[in-house]
Amino acid sequence: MADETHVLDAPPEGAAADWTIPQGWDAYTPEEHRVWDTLYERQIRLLPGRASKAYLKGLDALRLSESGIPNFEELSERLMKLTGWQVVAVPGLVPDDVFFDHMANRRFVSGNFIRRPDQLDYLQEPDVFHDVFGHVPMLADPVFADYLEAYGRGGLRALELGALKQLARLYWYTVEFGLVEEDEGLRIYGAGIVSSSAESVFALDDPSPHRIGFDLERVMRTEYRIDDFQQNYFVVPSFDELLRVTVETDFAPLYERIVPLPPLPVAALTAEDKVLHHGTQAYARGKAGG
Ligand code: HBI
Ligand code: FE
Repeated sequence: MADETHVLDAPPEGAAADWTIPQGWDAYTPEEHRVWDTLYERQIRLLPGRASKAYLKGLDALRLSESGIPNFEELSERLMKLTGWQVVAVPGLVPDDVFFDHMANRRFVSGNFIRRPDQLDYLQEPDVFHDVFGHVPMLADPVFADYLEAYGRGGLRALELGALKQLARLYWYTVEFGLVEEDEGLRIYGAGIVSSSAESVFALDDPSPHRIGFDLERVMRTEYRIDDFQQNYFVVPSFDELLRVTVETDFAPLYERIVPLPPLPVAALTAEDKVLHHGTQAYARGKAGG
């Protein structure tokens, strides 16, 4: 997800008009591959029993257990066969219209750089571990793959209707930090959680954050923080339901109604909320357990 300060305003040297660049897989150093392996091994110990079935199935189907930073060409070949998506390399955050256009055409943009060994726990910009390990396995799920394409098309429309902030919140509370209900309990599908060892625990186990039943309008009105654990998570009953709501909603009147309304602050609760867990809000910046 972007925080706009880093978005360049023109394709950098060597990038195509659509901002894609060669991944440069051969140029990765053994140390960079080792960073991927370190992050992968840490997450794969945590995720069974925490990540959604769809995520774990995608991780397996795309053979992301193989060592080292994946080669986007090989990864895209497998992914195309499953859901028609491919992974393309970009130099970093790209302008919203470029981002949405790729998504509307089933191209997932991924940074090709990887964080340094001293940045294992957090970095602002989405690197290849966040983008590929975090986002790509869900693209192997046909229903979620349809949702993300619909999101991309919706993004282009939201730009025209001046409702980008509302749409970015939908992305944030589903694609980045979404939870889903499964028979055994709540599970993670959001890339921002699944690629973070601390938040993979916090999001499900910590008593602090609210866990609220997903409601499209509610989510589109809710602010979010980009630099710390979430204080509220939204839970979809299924990806079918998430797709159905997104495809069936006429966004123009929805935007007309909610764009003029004040946003709902992080951690607020409303009378209409289906509160699955009323958080203690005990977590303060940097004090999370684990
Ligand atoms: N660019 N590479 C990249 N990755 C993102 O996640 C991204 C982006 N540009 C815009 C963006 N995200 C968000 O601002 C949109 O979802 C609104
Ligand atoms: Fe992301």
